[in-house]
Amino acid sequence: MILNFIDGQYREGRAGQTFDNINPVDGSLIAKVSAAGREDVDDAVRAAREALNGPWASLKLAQRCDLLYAVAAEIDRRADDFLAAEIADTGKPHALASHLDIPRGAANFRVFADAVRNVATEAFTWHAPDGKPALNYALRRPKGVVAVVCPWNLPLLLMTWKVGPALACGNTVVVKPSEETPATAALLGEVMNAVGIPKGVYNVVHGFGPDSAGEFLTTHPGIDAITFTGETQTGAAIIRASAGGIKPVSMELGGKNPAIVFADADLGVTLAGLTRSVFENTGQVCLGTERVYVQRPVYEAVVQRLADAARRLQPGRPDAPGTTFGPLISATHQRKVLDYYELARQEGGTAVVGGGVPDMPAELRSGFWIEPTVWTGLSHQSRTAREEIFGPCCAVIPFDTEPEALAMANDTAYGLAASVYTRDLDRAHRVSAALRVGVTWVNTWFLRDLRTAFGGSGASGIGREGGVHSLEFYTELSNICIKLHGAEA
Ligand code: NAD
Ligand code: 6OD
Repeated sequence: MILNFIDGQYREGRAGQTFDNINPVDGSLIAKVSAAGREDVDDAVRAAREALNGPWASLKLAQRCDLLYAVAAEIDRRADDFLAAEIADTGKPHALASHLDIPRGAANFRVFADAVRNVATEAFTWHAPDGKPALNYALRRPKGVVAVVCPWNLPLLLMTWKVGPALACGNTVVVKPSEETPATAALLGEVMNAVGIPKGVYNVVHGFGPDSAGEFLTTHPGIDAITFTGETQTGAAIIRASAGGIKPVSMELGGKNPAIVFADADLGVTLAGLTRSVFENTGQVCLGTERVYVQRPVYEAVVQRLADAARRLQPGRPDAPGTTFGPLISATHQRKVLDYYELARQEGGTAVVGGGVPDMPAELRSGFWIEPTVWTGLSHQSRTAREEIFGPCCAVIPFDTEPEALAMANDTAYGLAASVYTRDLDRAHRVSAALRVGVTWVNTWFLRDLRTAFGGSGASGIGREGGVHSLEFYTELSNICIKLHGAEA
């Protein structure tokens, strides 16, 4: 049984309710998960408050940062346990989880421990009207008890992306991992205890969204801020439900991200980038590309080479040699993606590759498999090319001029990420500056320096995290003004 982690202890929910944790590779039951009810969420928030005002507050900054480094080292030491848990929950290939998810789980603690140690706050000296000087300086205080609500696509990576800076800034947290992927959040409790993080600093409550742990947590009067990653509609529901409490919110939401390929691009670099941005993690990455605009002279070449790359992907068990492609997370998500595959047909799209469910060996047929898919013939106005699918698929659409490509790329309510492929440096700057997104990659994709601003525009989010931006969200600035009466003007 996967348990809640409250006040340093693993606990069953008081109501004794459980739900199933399913392996997406073959549909088998991994474990039962203990659901947290309102009383359990109350307990977690109370524990977080007591730790905030007690043992966590009494640590010096350097001691807190040393503890976060110890958390990172312990994640590294137990990388095999985290890998096993993450892979069982998500079905993602071992190679991907071991290169991306688990190392980032550790890095997120180190980077933000470094950030709080090294980033200064503002200070001003000034002369008052009487000629005496005044010194203004800002202190950063923790926001308090932070609710962290996470999705299932990169579970440890995205959870620690918020827990790392929140703890570095002196907050305590109550985490609600996705109901699909509860394991690594629970396992992190063992790490916290092992390295001596005071009890109550890190808490985990399991469950669903509405009328479950997600809603109980985000509407709880005892939390001071909400940081959320997930679908845009869920973000909107959380903002509505929590509005009465006037909580600061950080929202990392959905996207329908474009890639623009100019005729002068290095096609080797372009295809390497597109293959990852369309298909990596079975297309379940918020930054993934689902619209590819290609300048006409290289259109056919890009379509064929992307389709070839899709054909080379090898679905299979996560640890089988050669596996490069996992299943979707759930039967529900598989149904949603397959409905879009059908819609694409109805909207006049041609699947150059894919378009259905692959023929898997008998023992994997109950898993949530999907074919990587590349469409041509879809209009930029089609729903397939406008709505977030969150699957391994893209519409490839030709263009002639730079303004035409930009107009299509920006014609969306979302604004999370974009990629631009060109060898022309002037064009790279010009196009990047004109794209209404939070993150643009040029001749690459998902290359992350964790000191940089990360977040979405429009329906893709509110706020920025990363480096100093995370410190802005996870702390409250307090200005102190000292009049120096004895000093000379
Ligand atoms: P989701 O919105 O369905 O669920 C996210 C979390 O919210 C889960 O833990 C869920 O239980 C909880 N939840 C659901 N309803 C809730 C409610 N009413 N109140 C409180 N909590 C609630 O998202 P998902 O399906 O888990 O993840 C996929 C989505 O996440 C995609 O839209 C993707 O683009 C987005 N995403 C965005 C980013 C980013 O950085 N912008 C990163 C990863 C994923
Ligand atoms: O790399 C990150 O910090 C980050 N937040 C990635 C988000 C990926 C979305 O699926």
